[in-house]
Amino acid sequence: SVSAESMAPTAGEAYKKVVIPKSEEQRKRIEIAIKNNFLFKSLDEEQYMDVVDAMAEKKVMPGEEVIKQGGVGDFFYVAETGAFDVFVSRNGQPPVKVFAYGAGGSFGELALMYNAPRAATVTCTEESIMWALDRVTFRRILMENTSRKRRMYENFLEEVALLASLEPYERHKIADALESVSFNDEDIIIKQGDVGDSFYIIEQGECRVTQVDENGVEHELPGLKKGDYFGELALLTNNPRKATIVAKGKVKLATLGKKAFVRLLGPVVDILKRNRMPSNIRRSQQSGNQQQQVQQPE
Ligand code: 1OR
Repeated sequence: SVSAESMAPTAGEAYKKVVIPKSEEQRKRIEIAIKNNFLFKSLDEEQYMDVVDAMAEKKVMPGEEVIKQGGVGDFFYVAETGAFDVFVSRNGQPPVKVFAYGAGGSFGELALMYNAPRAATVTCTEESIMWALDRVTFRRILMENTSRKRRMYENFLEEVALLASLEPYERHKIADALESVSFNDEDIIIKQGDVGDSFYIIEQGECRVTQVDENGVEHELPGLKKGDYFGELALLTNNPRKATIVAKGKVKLATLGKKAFVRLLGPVVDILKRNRMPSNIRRSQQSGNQQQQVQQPE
């Protein structure tokens, strides 16, 4: 259920900044541990300093339970090194492993964001150095941005057919990583032959798709609309873009870079591959059908 506490701190509310003294070396290690973490991406300098100041170093050993399902949320954690398993027990059933984190992973945000009991048990599997951020600092600095993005993309991602098989929590993680980009009429979003490093989902508007064949003849392919995605093939195969995608009027896209794509869309890669068999294979499977069958062009 949704938080009873207000999502943002009350204006002028007094709080005491948490400052845990640290060496330069520790600060450097924190910097590396959070460098690729989306939750920390849009902090300004002061927010970044406050977060680093408030973090507490913690060493954990294999077998140790860092978070216990049903417990009270006190800290948010970033793993600098080590590994963790996540277990969920539903309806009194024995716990089932649902996820694993390695170095750079972060967890424990849900209970802090929603004032809810811990949703899962997180157990250390390899000796780890962790950084713990207290609840107040997490809520004051990291939460607003995170919850805004999750709210913003929640309904939209639920309607994207490709992502329907994911757990709600997996869609949250995708929301954390997505960024919105806008294009104007006739802007080229991806160009056939280019090297691709982003994946896109259409948030608003429509796109035109064209493809130049071996003879240099340009073909117009079926267009793309809200909820459709493109740009994944180059990320799955490392091949150049297979088509050109152009904005038809104003278009807003949610985009994911290559690293996040591979990490977060791992569970749907099989669906992506099935939808996007190379057209020559598709054509030979549909014997007698001479029509081009590219449905979701790269
Ligand atoms: P928390 O504060 O509830 C447990 O404490 C943490 O485990 C949780 O925040 C998340 O950061 C992390 N469902 C719920 N929490 C998860 C899950 C998860 N995976 C990691 N955490 N999954 C859904 C299981 C039905 C797994 C999705 C891949």
